[in-house]
Amino acid sequence: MPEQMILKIADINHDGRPEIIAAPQSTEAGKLAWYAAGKDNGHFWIEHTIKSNVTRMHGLAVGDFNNDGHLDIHTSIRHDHPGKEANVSIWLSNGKTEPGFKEQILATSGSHFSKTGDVDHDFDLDIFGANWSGPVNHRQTFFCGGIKCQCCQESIENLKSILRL
Ligand SMILES: [Ca+2]
Ligand SMILES: [Ca+2]
Ligand SMILES: [Ca+2]
Repeated sequence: MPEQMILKIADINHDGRPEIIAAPQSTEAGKLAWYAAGKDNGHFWIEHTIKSNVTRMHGLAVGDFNNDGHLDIHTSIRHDHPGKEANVSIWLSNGKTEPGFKEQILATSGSHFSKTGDVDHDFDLDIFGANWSGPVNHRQTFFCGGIKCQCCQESIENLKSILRL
């Protein structure tokens, strides 16, 4: 794995013990993966690869984005990824004891350190962020969460009004 990683900790397999979710943050390639602790001190962490050969995942979050009771993963790739994908995605959990995650791409515009929260108070998680340069750097990207994970883009002014800033 590259030196610059972004990490989150959550119990994504519902066994009462926390896992580590990791993604490469810089231009070095690595894996989006989750790591389960061994059963005791004599066992190492067990790696579960979600996707190999990814870079620039500046946004990483864990939450139940489709409200099915299983934790999902959000990733966003920096927009400065020449000629390659800059996906803003939710990886939906299949809810199994050893969960797998299927990517649902919400946008390809990229995002820099996107964040999550229920910003419109409708009891589902939303995602918002912005790029730091390029053609969409002045526009926040705001995605409505929910069962279908439908997305919409709103201007920074609308987002401010929603957040009452
Ligand atoms: Ca666990
Ligand atoms: Ca879920
Ligand atoms: Ca919401």
